[in-house]
Amino acid sequence: MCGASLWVQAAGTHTHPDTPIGAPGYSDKVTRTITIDMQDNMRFVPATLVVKQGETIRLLVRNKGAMTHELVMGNSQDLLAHAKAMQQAPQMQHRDPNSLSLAPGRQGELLWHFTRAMTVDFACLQPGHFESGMRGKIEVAKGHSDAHAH
Ligand SMILES: [Cu+2]
Repeated sequence: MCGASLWVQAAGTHTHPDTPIGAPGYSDKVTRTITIDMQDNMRFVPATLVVKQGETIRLLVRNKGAMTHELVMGNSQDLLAHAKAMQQAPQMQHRDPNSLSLAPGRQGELLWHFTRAMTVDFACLQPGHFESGMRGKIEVAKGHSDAHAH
């Protein structure tokens, strides 16, 4: 676990976790799968995704390189602070629902419910990777929000 957690306590009777960038998704709510490759040239391919507010996306993340990479979603300030913290603690593991760390050749998936119209940033926080440009963004276009009354 790391200190820069996104999780905020839900107010009132609301029990599912919500964060400034959305919420963990449920597999039966997935609307689309998007594949993202991670490469040793410090790039995500594609580096820009466009989704609609309310969509639950299965991000299929594939590490095509020979080194460990990870994908951490957040806002840009959090990711920057977090990248700096990683310089101090390079072995820090990320196991939150908004992040995935993959050994070379592995793949995994993140299910995420994009509840807010905004730009969600993502980055690889392995030491030096963020600084080398290993980042991307998810543009969440305003759409019909789902049944939840927030
Ligand atoms: Cu990386």
